[in-house]
Formats: sequence, C-alpha cells, structure tokens
Amino acid sequence: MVKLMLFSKFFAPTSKDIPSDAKIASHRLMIRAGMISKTASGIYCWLPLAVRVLEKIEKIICEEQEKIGANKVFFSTIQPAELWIESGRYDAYGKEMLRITDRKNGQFLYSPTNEEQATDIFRKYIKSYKELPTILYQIHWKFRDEIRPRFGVMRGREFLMKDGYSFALDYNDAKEIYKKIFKSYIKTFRRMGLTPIPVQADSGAIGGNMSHEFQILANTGESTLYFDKKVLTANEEELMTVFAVTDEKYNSKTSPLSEEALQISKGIEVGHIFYFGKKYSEAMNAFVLGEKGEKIYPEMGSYGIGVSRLIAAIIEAFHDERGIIWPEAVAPFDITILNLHTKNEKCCDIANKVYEFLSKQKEILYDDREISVGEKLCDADLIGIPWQIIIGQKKASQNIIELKNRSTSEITELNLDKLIERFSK
Ligand code: P5A
Repeated sequence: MVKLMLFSKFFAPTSKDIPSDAKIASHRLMIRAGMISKTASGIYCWLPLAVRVLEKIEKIICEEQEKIGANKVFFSTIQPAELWIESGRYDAYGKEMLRITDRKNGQFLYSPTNEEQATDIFRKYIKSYKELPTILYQIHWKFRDEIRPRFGVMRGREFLMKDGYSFALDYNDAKEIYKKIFKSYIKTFRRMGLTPIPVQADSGAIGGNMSHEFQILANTGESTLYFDKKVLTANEEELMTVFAVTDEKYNSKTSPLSEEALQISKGIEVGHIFYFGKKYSEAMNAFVLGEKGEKIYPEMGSYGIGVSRLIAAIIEAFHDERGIIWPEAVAPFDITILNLHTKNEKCCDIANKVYEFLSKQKEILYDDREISVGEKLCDADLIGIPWQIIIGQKKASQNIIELKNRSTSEITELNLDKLIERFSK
C-alpha cells in the first residue's frame, strides 16, 4: 500500500451534496467523502479511499483465516446452472439469482454464494480421508438481485463477501471447525475495533441446523437484538453460550434473562456462519475414501462476512455530525497532514519535514491542496483519518504544530521533535 499520498494527486472527490436516497449516516458520509459512486440501484464503484479501507479489512480477515489453516482461492464469479440444478437450489433461489445465457445458449449465473462450487472443487481433487479437514475461502464479489437494495453498500445487489467452506470427516470434527471459525470471527471483528454480538440464527436459503449471525450494534440496524449484557465483555469461548437472539426468536415468556441482564438494541448483520452436514456433499456426490475404502460424505459448513457492508457498519458505529471517525486498524491512512497555508514557506518546510520523517512508519495523506482553511479542516473531519497534523502560519512561525485526535477532538501543541517522537513509539 502506498504510504504517502499528496491529496492534490489523490482521487477523493469530496462533496457537500447529499443524494436524496441517502437515508442513513454511513451512506451520506461515504458519498460525501468521495468513497463510492452509484452505478445503478444497489451497484457501486469503489473509489480510492474506500479501496484502501477494503484492503485493510481484507488483510485482517486473511491473517485470521490463515491462523486457522484456511486456504485462499478465487472461485469464478460466473457458474454453470448445472451445479445448482445438482444441489437442488437452482429453482429454489428464485428471482434473487442473476441468470445469464451465453452465445451458445448455455445457462449460467453470477454467484450469489458458492457452496456448490466449493463442493465441486472438493469432489474433483480431494479423494482421501487423510486430506480432511479442509477449509477453502475467498474474498470475492457476489450478486443478489435484492428486492429492496438500500442504505448504499449496506444492502447492495453487488457486494463483496468473504465466504469460506469447510469439509470434515464426521460431526465432531465439523463442530470443532465451526467453533474454531466462530472464535476466529470474534477476533477478526474485534481487531477492526468492533464489538461483535453472535446471535443464534436461522439458516434460511443456505440450509442446515446450526447457525450464528454476527451483529454490530447501531441504531440504524435492520435487526432487533435481545441479549445478555455479558455479551459485551465475554471472551470468545463464553460467547458461544451467552444468550443473544433476534426478535424473530425472542419470547419474553421463555427468556432466561432477568430484566437487569437483558439489553435490547438494533444491530447490523456483518457475518453469518452455518453448519449443514451432508446437504451438499450427498446431493452432489462429493466423497472421500476412508481407511477401509468406504465412501465418506464430508460434513460441511459455510461462513460469511459482509466485507463491503462492514465499511458501512463501521461508519454507523463510528461517526459524528462532522464525519467519519475511523478505528486505527481500518483507517485509510494513519495520519493526515493539513498544510493550511501552502504558499507560506515555513508551513511548507515544516509539512515536508513531518512527512519525510513520519512516512517511514505511517501511512500519510498530505493535504497540499490550494483550498480555503475552512474547507481543508472540514474535509479532514469528514474523511475521518485518526490523527490530523495541522500546520498554520501563526503557530508555524513559533515552530508549533498542532496534533488533533479525530475521535476526541483533543488538540496538543508540539514541536517537530516531539511530534516525531510521538509517532515513533
Ligand atoms: C455464508 C458464506 C452466505 O451467503 N454462504 C457463503 C453463506 N451467508 S449470508 O448470510 O447470506 O451472507 C453472508 C454475509 O454477507 C453479507 N450480505 C450482504 N452485504 C451487502 N449487501 C447484501 N445484499 C448482502 N447480503 C448478505 C452479510 O453481512 C451476511 O452476513
């Protein structure tokens, strides 16, 4: 990733205009910060600031997936209809599936999810029980022709998903993998600065009998959650058993929670995991040979993270009336340098020195644009980079630099040496 960027050369078309369909903060802020541009209903182009955040999120996901031994692949986005006819989902998936006919009249579809394809790869290449368990995952674009795409990238038609597929020898192994992935999802979301709430869920179109959704608290969330307050502080192991459900499953008469323990909040679903046994392996005749040459149909699960939705969810969780407040782990840059007077020699000299030193360790967006002081400060708050180094002519003449924390708005005055020392730790 490029560590130093001049804003004058960086494509981040910020704006004050808010499109009329932008009903929630994350949608308004992503448009205003120049992160996304609408192509069609529920379909967006991703601009450089958003791409940088996507890359940060992907890196965290991939690191945590590697720790649990998952193998990264890219399934093709276009799949032949036959795979879905084999699994029995081709008709069941209905209008949400984007169906494609090629020039030879072949029937294809744009992947809404990849259980069939993962099972197909498995049956082609994995032949022995010794090769299990296997976990394959990818981070790739999906298309679902949602009836009501809304809230920008929160519920899109084209969206980026991390999807993983596991194959295990028996039920016990499958359950162990499910638990391992459950815990690794908690770690993944926590590394992004989020507080994930795993709720016991229904498995819907994916099918199966064990399922959890991972929710992030936000007033604009589409789900209503009923949960034990312990969820907010529990460790990964405890989270598997702490009570948390959505309104569809909640029944006040059978709730195990006291009034003090119960919290009701809105949430955004950023992940969803499923165990579904032999549903696909049997339907698609995917098996390995056991020790005595017997056929074993693997026990499967699939595991999703809404990567593009996460950006919107993070913004819903971290923003104020002025703009986005990125958690450091996923911020597009670590620091922005605001040279308020680009024609003033002293300001330029200090700004150049600051970025020369700090770009060795940090990712920096240097705002060198010739625009008004007000616009520069507003854009910095809007874009939400965690640290702002503000260089104005009056303070600069006394060798003073201001360091502003975007989250607390606290401003500290420092000289160059102290500033460099502050970020060298
Ligand atoms: C799990 C991985 C699946 O598709 N198959 C492969 C399983 N699960 S899911 O719940 O349907 O989707 C996983 C996550 O993707 C996000 N998501 C969306 N994001 C943006 N726009 C959409 N229309 C959309 N649909 C699903 C969610 O975060 C979901 O948890």
